[in-house]
Amino acid sequence: MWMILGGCKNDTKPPKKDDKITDTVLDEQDDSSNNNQNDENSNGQEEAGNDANIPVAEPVEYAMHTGSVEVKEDLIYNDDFEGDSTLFTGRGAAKVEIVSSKAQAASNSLYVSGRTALWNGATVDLSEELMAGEKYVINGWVLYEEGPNQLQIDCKLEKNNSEYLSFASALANRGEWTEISGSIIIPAGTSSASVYFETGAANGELLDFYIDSILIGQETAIVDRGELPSLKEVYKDLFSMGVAVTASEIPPDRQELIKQQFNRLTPGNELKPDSVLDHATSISDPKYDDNPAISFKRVESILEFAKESNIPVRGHTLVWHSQTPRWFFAEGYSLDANAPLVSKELMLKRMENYIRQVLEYAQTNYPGLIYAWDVVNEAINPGEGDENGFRVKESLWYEVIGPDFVEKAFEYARKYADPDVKLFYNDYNTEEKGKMLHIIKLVKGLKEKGLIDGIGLQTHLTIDNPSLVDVNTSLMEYGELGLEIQITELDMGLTDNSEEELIRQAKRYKRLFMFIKNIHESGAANITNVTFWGLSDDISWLNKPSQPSYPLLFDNYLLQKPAFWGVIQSPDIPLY
Ligand SMILES: [Ca+2]
Repeated sequence: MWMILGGCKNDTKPPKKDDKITDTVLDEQDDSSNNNQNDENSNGQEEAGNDANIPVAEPVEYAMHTGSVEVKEDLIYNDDFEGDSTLFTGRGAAKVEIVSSKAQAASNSLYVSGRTALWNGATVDLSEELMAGEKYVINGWVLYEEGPNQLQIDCKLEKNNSEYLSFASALANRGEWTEISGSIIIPAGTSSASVYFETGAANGELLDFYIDSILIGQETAIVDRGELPSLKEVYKDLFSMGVAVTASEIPPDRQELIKQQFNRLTPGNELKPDSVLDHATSISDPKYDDNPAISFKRVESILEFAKESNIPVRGHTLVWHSQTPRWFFAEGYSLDANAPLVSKELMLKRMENYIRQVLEYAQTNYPGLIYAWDVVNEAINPGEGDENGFRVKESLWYEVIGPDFVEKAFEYARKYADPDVKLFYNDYNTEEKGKMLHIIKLVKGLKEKGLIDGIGLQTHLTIDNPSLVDVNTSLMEYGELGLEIQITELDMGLTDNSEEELIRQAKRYKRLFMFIKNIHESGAANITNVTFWGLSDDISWLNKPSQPSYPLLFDNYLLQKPAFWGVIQSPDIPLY
């Protein structure tokens, strides 16, 4: 824990806390029309001068406080393999046996052999012990003796015999016991759960391995954040505040914090093509050949939560080169890596029908909920041979359709989207000058044809790069296009969580939000939303077992970090 800098809990003057969204927030236009007292250009002067009863917002200064956490761990399963039997069994063809030839502790360990497929390994059914919405931690040891110098060994959770989630991972050195540890939040809807160990192939060979000293505990954190200002309230007159979540990241304690702090939501993975496309059904009947089958099972829990909480959603994303399976572009939806790709004509039909079905699903089942779509994600990557800077390598969209796939995607999205649904082009490294020129050219063309409403700037920063001057300049350049600007995937990679570094991160966040606020208020860019790519450090895409990262505003226990107070513009966080 870091020390409390300046002030304490009692110094905080939080704004009125009201978690209920009373505006019709499902319609962005209602947001602004209901808040016309905040429109300083038209009304502010008059109201402040003539009506003493209208509350005038006082500048509120927030003192930083860190809150506290009490962490409890209850052991739910352990095995040191010193007894006569174990609850672990072989997964697939693999065999497990207690052996005395190797041990991380005491005399024995569990030997896993006879694997004939990657997913074979050692598994234990913990359906009775693991409860949905709860957090579990695992600690154990792994060993392998043959093959490459290093090997990644994974521990995963099999949910409902159909989904496979990462629990822990270790990079082991051959012949050395290596500690493996990690944590997982059990997703809602989990009815059966097994914990298993497996490893990839080395030079095509499936290796034997050992495990020992396995401890699995349920972690309960009693968190007291104290009174927190709300990000969405602090910035309500400027732009909405969003957060990306995945389906496994919305247990009750997270839902409460999300509702308190944010008024927009982005599904982190569940609306990407690899989550939505349904291969089994698509190959079941030739009628699907130009009209791929889709399924919304994976996104439903997020959309239900958003609907119940009255939080509008950013749809991410319809057309992207990544997280889109190759079979979508292949003849007969073949899974064969060498299967021929379809014609441009057929792929355009697949694209149109995919976009149509996704939009129709959202608009029929959740009318008004998804207020914006990233229609195309990351199509520009200059230097790959296309004169207009399009991504050429590893883009099957480009390979099959050519550069006009972007405009086609927007055409189809416009054709099927409800009139108030906003269409965005989204990309990363948007402050790089060369890339920016290509994006601006692309977006200008789309704007002239009435096909686009906004630009999404991902804004994945590190603690040092890019310079905020470049971010600032690019916001103004994009702002000149007269489209909505949204910062769609904000985080700030930080690999050292010392108090000093956490404060440095808070300062950079404070400067960034000062810039964003100033640009918006000056009218140089119509910034309508800022979305953080994750709620807390533990679930960030940047946080890896081999290299932890601390990029967000809340820590592993959902306690506010100095970064939170930087975004809030607390005077306890200096600008430099
Ligand atoms: Ca042992």
